[in-house]
Amino acid sequence: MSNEYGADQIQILEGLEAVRKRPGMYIGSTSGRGLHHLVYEIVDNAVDEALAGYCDTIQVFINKDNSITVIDNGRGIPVGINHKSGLPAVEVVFTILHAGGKFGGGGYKVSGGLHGVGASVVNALSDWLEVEIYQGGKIYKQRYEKGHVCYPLKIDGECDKEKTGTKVSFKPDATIFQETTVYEFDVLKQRLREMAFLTKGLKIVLTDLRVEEGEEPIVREFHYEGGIKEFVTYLNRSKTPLYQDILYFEGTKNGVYVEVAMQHNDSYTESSYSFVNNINTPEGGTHLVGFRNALTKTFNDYARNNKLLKESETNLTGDDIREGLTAIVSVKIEDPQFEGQTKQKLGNTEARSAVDNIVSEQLTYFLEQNPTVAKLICEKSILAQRARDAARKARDLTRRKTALEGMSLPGKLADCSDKDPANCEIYIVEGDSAGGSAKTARSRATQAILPLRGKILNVEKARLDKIYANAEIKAMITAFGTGIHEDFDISKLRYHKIIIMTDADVDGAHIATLLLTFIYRFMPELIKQGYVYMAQPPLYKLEKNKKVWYAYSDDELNAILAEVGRDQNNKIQRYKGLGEMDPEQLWETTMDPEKRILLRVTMNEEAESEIDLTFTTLMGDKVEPRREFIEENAKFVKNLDI
Ligand code: 1YM
Repeated sequence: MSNEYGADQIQILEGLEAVRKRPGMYIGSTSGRGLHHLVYEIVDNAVDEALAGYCDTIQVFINKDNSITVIDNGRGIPVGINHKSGLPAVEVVFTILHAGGKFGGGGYKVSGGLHGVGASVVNALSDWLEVEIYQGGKIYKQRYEKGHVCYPLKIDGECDKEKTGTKVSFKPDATIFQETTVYEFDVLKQRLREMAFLTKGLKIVLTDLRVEEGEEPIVREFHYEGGIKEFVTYLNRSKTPLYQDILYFEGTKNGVYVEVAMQHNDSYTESSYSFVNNINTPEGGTHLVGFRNALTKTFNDYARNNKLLKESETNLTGDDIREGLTAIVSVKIEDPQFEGQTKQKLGNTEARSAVDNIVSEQLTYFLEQNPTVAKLICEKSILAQRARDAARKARDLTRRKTALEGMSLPGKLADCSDKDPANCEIYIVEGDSAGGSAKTARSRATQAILPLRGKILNVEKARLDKIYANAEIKAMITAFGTGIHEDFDISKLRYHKIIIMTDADVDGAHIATLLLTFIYRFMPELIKQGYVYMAQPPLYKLEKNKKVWYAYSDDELNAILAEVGRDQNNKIQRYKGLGEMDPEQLWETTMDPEKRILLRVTMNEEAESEIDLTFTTLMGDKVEPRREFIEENAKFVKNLDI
């Protein structure tokens, strides 16, 4: 360790100590999410270098010990002395809080992680961090431990004169990231893919080195010359496009660089994603408002001028035009202002008019040049308008009914007696017969049962009027109590656990998918706030010498058999469905809060466009040994294709 830095250095270390004391303030949280943020912070600096035009390849490695290495082929972080601090610029970047930003001058920093605090925060929260810079035929190197400089920047060998770039390796500090220090390949993969889409031409390669001895590393490469146009194609990959073109608008106005790509598909849901400086803005903001204004105005003008909409007919609404639309709205702006509760909503007013102007002008031109596409979109919007009118009437009717009759709960619901939602659970059960068993088995005070008959409606493939008319969906909406869409109110939720219980077979998995799709589309907050679970019924029952075991997978059955011995005294029953269990068995294996296994449904909000629903295990104390294979099992439902 060097102690030659004097007063400046003391100041610096205090800065980073602040980060270690309150990591959440700088990276949002110290959960798995924060852990992954560290990678994005470092990658962001490399992406900035790409946006400045000096770098075209970024490599990210997950090393065997869950440390991370990021390499770019940009100019390399400057190694010259920074006059203000008397330190090499690279040391300032890694040891001074809030360094980065508008630093070396020239160009503006456009990407930037959660709070744009960058490399020094990663350094502060790492057990160790090493940076290598390739410049002028030399390799410069410096190492830090928990943010402290280990030695002054040194020259550590030579490299090809032509080679330039930066390599950063770090290992997150396990005393800070107490929940987990294990990186998830899929989480990094999704965000890095998104970054590659948003930066056309940039190649990002992700490599997972945590494989068995002798096995090949897992490598994914993301490189899109078409940028967000290819992003739209990717998002529509499992849908049927309404027309072949991807509409693409681009330009700069009021200092805002605007890029929009869009295409309609034959579904009824909108999938628009907005970004500011490559960061997702799930709550939208001025850029999205500008985009929507432009769409609504331009399509209504076009439809009127071309007599697709009669004078007597009302204007198309934004929702009508955006039915089945997949769109990416990406702006780059020098000084983004974020507002709203989670600071994820863009506030800059110049972004609204920039997006509005650019989209209006270029979309008007496109529609004039492509009358066939224009007509297809207008016709779909007009159909949407009619369906929406019908849906509104149906909904008004139910609203009026509710007002008249009070909130009448669905007849099939066996409600619980406790009225405190925090204590209450509702089991959504596949089939009337399993529903019957569950009603007998349940703990009446806190467990409600709602049986559903057969396959529920696929909300991806139905218009609103049909959805509102569906009995199973109506039953769920009234039972949950929250309402949907603009009426949604989480404080009215009647159960803090919504548990989906389906057979452990392909049909059951399909029904679970349909239910999750409905919840995700109509009440996403329930998933975001962790209220939705999957029950885990067993696959086998083993009886031997009056003792009973339940196995939740083939592997577990084998493990139990290995323990108790394979002989003729074993009585094995394979459950084909929930209906085969008597109420007692159902209670014991799947519903008893002391013993059951529940998987909580979560989503990777970092890469919202992937809608990745995953499941995390929650269970009673007595089932500890089951953890491993249940997590194995959970993988098959990991990437629900919804
Ligand atoms: C693997 C991480 O950090 N690359 C990187 C960072 C910088 C530069 C190039 C860079 C920027 C500028 C000039 C400039 C940074 N430099 C600074 C600072 N990869 C990674 N590649 N020359 C090189 O912005 O003018 C901060 S980041 F402040 F030192 F200039």
